[in-house]
Amino acid sequence: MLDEKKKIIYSAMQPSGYPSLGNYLGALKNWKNLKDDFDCIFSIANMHAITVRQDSANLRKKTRDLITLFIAIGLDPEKNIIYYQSDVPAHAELSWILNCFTYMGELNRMTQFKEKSSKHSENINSGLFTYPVLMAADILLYQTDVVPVGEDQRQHLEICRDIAERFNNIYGEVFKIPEGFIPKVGARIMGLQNPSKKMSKSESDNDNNVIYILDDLNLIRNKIKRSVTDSDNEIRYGEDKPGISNLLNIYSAVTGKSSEDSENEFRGVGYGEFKEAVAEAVIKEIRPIQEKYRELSSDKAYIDSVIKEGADKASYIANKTLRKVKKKVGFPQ
Ligand code: AQP
Repeated sequence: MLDEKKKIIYSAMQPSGYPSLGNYLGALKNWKNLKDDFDCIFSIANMHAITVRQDSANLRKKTRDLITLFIAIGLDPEKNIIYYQSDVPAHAELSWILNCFTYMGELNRMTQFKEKSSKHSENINSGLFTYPVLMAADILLYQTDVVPVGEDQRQHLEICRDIAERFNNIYGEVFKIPEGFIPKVGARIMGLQNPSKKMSKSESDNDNNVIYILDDLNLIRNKIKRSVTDSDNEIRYGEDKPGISNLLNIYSAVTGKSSEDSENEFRGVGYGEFKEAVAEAVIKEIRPIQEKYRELSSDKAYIDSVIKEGADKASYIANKTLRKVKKKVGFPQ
């Protein structure tokens, strides 16, 4: 099923909200660029999404909308495996086994757990705590070589490698040890109103802080116009200029220009004109995605077939690894 010579890429996204520009620039855009040269497996991580309380009907809708968006951005269900995590029970099974090879101390250090438990203090569930173990199971089930993610997932990737190495040290070469692939620009897009915190799709406090890929194009322009900057009217990168640095990053990541080229391009330009240029570049990138998304959304039979085929292909590969793991740990064959 997979081409023996090609490296395997695995990545996932939670349907915890509609994807933000951060998700797009940190992950989806790279997935699209990698999709032809690697054997790519992309998952809708709905099992991860329920670590935070979700409305059931809404989660089901967001899950389907996300798989539609995956195809709209250019992922190809003919060449890539695209599937729902909950359709492949091997994720939950391997996750349990790996839980028994993961230390509480390791999980206690996870920044995302600390952030999410302070944000959802009413629901600090054990799924939130063991989230990185499920993520390790996701990646390791597919004998993944490379995991393209944004900067915020670096720590989870490291724990995945540690768990895999620990398991391999006991049982032999069961898992491939995956490498991360974090883009040079776009790996950490910050909020437009609060550029000291990353842009997150599940943010609910301030809609102007987040650009959603499916936002109306005029709304995107307005959000960028309203974004927080500073008063010195100089367009350059700098720790003292988080808002302008973030907009420069967005511009570079969208256009594919280097950070230096973007900085040079806007030397001496006013903030208003700069924001307009950033908005234009973002809209140019997003418009065709939205058009394709609308077209695909009306093709129910096609999306249904992608979901079904993705589940079958993913299960086949995942079960191979799971059988091996079960044998190693001593479960009856
Ligand atoms: N701000 C960001 N900049 C660059 N990349 C980002 N990613 C997330 N935020 C940014 C990358 O998007 C991918 C999918 O992430 P996820 O859905 O698994 O969860 P997340 O990392 O927790 O993303 P969000 O948007 O912040 O989701 P919520 O709000 O539900 O927690 C990953 O590759 C991530 O690095």
